[in-house]
Amino acid sequence: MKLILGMGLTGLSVARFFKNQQVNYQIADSRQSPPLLDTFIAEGLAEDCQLGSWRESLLEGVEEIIVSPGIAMSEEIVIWAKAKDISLIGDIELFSRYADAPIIGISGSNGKSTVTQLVGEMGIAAGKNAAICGNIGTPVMDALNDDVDLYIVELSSYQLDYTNSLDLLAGLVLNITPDHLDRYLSFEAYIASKISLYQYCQNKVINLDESVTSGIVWDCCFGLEAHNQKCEFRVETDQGITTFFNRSDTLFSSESLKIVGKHNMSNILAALTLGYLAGLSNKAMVQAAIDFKGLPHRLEWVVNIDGVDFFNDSKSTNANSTITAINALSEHYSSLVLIAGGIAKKEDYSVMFELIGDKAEAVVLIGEAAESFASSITNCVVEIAQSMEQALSIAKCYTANGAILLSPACASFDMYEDFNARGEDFKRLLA
Ligand code: UMA
Ligand code: ADP
Repeated sequence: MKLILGMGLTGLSVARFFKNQQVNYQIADSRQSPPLLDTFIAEGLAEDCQLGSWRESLLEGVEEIIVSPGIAMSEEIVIWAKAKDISLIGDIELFSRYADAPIIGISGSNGKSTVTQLVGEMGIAAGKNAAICGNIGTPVMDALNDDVDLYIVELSSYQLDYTNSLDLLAGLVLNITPDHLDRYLSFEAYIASKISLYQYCQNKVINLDESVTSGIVWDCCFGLEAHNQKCEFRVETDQGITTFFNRSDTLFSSESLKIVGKHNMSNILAALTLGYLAGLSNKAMVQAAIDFKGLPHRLEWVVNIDGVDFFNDSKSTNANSTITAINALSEHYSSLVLIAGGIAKKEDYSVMFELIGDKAEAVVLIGEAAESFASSITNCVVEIAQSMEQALSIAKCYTANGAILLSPACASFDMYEDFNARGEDFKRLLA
C-alpha cells in the first residue's frame, strides 16, 4: 500500500496517477479541511482518506510514502516513517521512475521559475513538445505524458529533500542565498539540500558567479564575470549594453530584449546553456529569448502614470531578490521608491537595508515586518502604510518622474493568500 501525505496540488496529482494506474493508496493531511478536499472528493480520490493530526497507525501496511514538499522532515509522521524504515519519496522521484523523455532540472534561491519558463519557451520555439513543470506550478505527475519530448522541471529544496534517485539530462543550481531558514537548521543545511541536485545530473551546469557552487566540477558553465573562455555562451557588456555570444558568434544584444537587469542577463545565459545541452538550436533559443516577456510578479513593468513607472516584483520574498530588483532599476532611474514588507524571513536583512538607504528616495513599509524594518533603515524617507492602497498613495508623493517598485523581500501571508494575490492587488490598484 502507498500512502500520500498532503492533499494539496502534489497530493492531488499523485492520487490521480495512482487511480489511473490502479495502484492502491491511502491519503492523509494534517489539516481537518484541506482546501482541495472538494476536488479530491469530486474526482473520487478521497475514498481512503484521513484528516487531522498525524497518527502513527497511518503507517500500518504502508510500503512507500509519497510526501508533499510542504511537509517538513521534522513532522512526526516523517520521523515515525524513518524509524520504521519505510521508503519516503517525493513526487519528483516518482516522476523520474515513469518519465521517458529527457529531464532538465533547475533549482536555486531566486530565478528558478524565470529560467524554467525561458528554457521551456526555447524548447517550444525549437518545435519540441516541452513540458514546464514542478515547483513553478504544474506538479510533475500532472505533466507526465508519453507525448512530451522534453521536461523542464523547477526543483525546490523541499522537493530535493524527498528525492533519492533522479536522472537529469542537465541540471543547474542558479544561485544560493539564504531562504527558507525556518525549515533548515542552518544555511549550510539549506546549501546541502540545493547542491544535492548535482548528484543526479548527466551534465552539471555551474554558474561561475555563484561562489557557493563555483568549485564544483562542471560539464558546462556560464557567468557574467569574465569566465568567457570556458563557457559555451558568454556576454560582453559595454556602456550598459550586454551582447550575447555563442563562442565567437554574436547572438543578440540586451537592446533587443524585453526583460531588464543584470540578473536577467544571467538567467538568459543559464537558459541558453541548458537549452544547448538539450540540443536546441541557437536560432530557436535566440528567438525565444528576444520574445520572452518574463513572468508576472518578477520585476514586471505594470504601467506609466504621469511619468512614473510602476514595477511589480511581488515574487520577491527574500532580501536577495529585493537587492537584485533595486540594483536593476537604479541603473535606469535616478529616483526610486520602494514598497516592501510582509512576513520577514529568518535572515539577515542588513545589506538590503543599507542598499535601500543608498538607492531609494523613500521606502513605504507594509505588513508585520513594517516596524522592525523601519527601525533599521536610515538615509532615506521611511513611511509605514496600513494597506497596499495606502502604500501606493504615499509612494506617489515621493517621485515625480522615477519608478515605484513593489519588492517586498517578505512572504505575503499576513495580508494575502500568496504572492500572486499581492501582485494582483498592486496591479488592480493601478488599473
Ligand atoms: N500539509 C500537511 N501537513 C503539513 C504541511 C502541509 O498536511 O505539515 C498539507 C496541507 O494541509 C495541504 C498540503 O499539505 O493540504 C499542501 O501541500 P504542499 O504545501 O506541499 O503544497 P502543494 O499544493 O502540493 O504545492 C507544492 C509546492 N508547495 C510547497 O512546496 C510549499 C508548490 O510550490 C508547487 O508549485 C506545487 O507543489 C507543484 O509542484 C509553491 C511554493 O511555495 C509555489 N514553493 C516554495 C517556494 O517556491 O519557495 C518551495
Ligand atoms: P524563484 O522561482 O527562484 O522564486 P523567480 O524567477 O520566480 O524565482 O523570481 C523570484 C524573484 O527573484 C523575483 O523578485 C525576481 O525578480 C528575482 N530574480 C529573478 N532572477 C534572479 C536572479 N538570477 N538572481 C536574483 N534574483 C532574481
